[in-house]
Amino acid sequence: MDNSWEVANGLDPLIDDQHGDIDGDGQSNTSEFYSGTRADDPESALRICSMRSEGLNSCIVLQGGSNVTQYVLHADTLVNPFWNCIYTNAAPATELSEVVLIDGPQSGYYRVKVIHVTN
Ligand SMILES: [Ca+2]
Ligand SMILES: [Ca+2]
Repeated sequence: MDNSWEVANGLDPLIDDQHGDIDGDGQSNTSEFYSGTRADDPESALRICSMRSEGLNSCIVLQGGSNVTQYVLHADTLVNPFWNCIYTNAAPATELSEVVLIDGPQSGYYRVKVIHVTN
């Protein structure tokens, strides 16, 4: 993790706390760094906040940091899953994004992947 990011997020650069979770949101400090979320704010995390169906469309509200490209992945099964990218939210992403998948999958499993963008 970048030292200036650690200081800005309430971490001590002299302590190896990469596996720690100072805000208790379930994401490690390293995960928060790469997700572009705040390590000292439990309301700032990479997650799918809600999902709903609207006819043939699926709406997903996801939260993440702004300095990342977000990818919504879908798989039909968790047994040997093939994760298909069904949406890309290019950096700079908004912290809260609503994704509408036109005629999107009506069942299965979703997850969000991010790629950290360096300045
Ligand atoms: Ca955390
Ligand atoms: Ca957090």
